[in-house]
Amino acid sequence: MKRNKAVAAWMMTLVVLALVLAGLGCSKEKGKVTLGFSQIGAESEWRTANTKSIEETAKAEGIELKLSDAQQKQENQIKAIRSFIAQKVDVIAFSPVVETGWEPVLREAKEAKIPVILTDRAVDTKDDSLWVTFIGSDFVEEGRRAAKWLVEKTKDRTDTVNIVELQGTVGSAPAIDRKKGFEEVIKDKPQLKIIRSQTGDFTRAKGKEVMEAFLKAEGKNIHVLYAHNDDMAIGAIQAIEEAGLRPGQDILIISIDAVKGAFEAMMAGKLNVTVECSPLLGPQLMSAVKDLMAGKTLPKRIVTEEGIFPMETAAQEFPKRKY
Ligand code: GYE
Repeated sequence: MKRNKAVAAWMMTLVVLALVLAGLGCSKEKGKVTLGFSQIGAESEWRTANTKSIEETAKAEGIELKLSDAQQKQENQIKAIRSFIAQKVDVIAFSPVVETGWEPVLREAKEAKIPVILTDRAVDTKDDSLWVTFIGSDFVEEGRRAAKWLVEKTKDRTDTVNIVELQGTVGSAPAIDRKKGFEEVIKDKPQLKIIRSQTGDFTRAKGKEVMEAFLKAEGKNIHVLYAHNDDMAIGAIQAIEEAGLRPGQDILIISIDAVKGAFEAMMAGKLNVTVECSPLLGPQLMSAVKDLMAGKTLPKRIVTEEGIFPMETAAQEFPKRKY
C-alpha cells in the first residue's frame, strides 16, 4: 500500500514537472524574437522582391516581423524606428532611403539597447557604433561593372559617345555610389561623355518623364543611356519608342538590378545589359538576427555576391531568375 502511494506521489511529481516544462516551452513561444523592419517603399520591382524575401524568411524562421512602409520618406522611417523602440522589439532593421540624418534616432535605439541592422543601403554617420552590421551590395562596384561593359562595347569607336544618366533617389547610397563607380571607369576615356544627368527617383514613371526631357533637349545626340535601375530604364524605353527611336539600337541602354522586367526587355532587344543587384536579403538578415540573439558578434559588413547579364545571355538566364 505504502509503496503504491509512493509511486503515485512520484507520478504526480512527474506530471507536474512535465506541465511546468510544457509551460516553459509555451512562454518561449510567446517570447519569439521580434524584428521591426522599416522598408523604404514599393518604388521598384527590386523593392517588391526585397520585401517578399524578408517576409517569407521571417515566417520560415519563426521570427515575428513588424514591417512598416515609409513610402520613400525619411521622416516616415524615423517615426517607424521610434515606434519600434517604444514597442521594445528585440532587433531593428531598416533600409535607409538616404544616407544622412540618422544619428539622433540611431542614438535613441542605442540608448534603449536595441541593436540596429542596416540592409540594402548604407548610412553616412561618424559613429559606426550606432549600427551593428550592414548587409547589402557593393554599389560602387556595380557602377564600375556598368561602365566597363560600355568601354568594351565602344572600344573601336573614335567619335564621341554621348551618355545620358538617370540617377536614383537623390542622396541615396545606390545613386551616389553607382554614379561614382561609373565615373571612375570612364574618366580615362575622353570619348565617353555624360552630357545630361538627372534623378528619376528609381521609378518607371519618373524614368520615362526625365528621358522625354532628355530626348527633347538632345534628340539623336544621345548614344547611350545609363540608368541606375531597371525600372527607370524600362520607363525610358517607352519614351525612346514614342520618340520614334529604337531602344537597344539607336540608343544603347545599360541598367542595374537584373529584375525579370529587364530580362524581358533584353529578350525583346530593347535593353543591352543589366548589372545584378540581388534583393533577396531575407536569409542573410534573419541569420544575422538569430546570431545576434545568440550573443554572437557579427562582421561589420556582409556583402551580397552578384554578376552581370548582357542581352545575349538573357534567354538562357531568364528561367533561372528568382526575382
Ligand atoms: O537598385 C532600386 C531600388 O537600394 C539597391 O533601390 C536598392 C535600389 C534598387 O528602388 O531598384
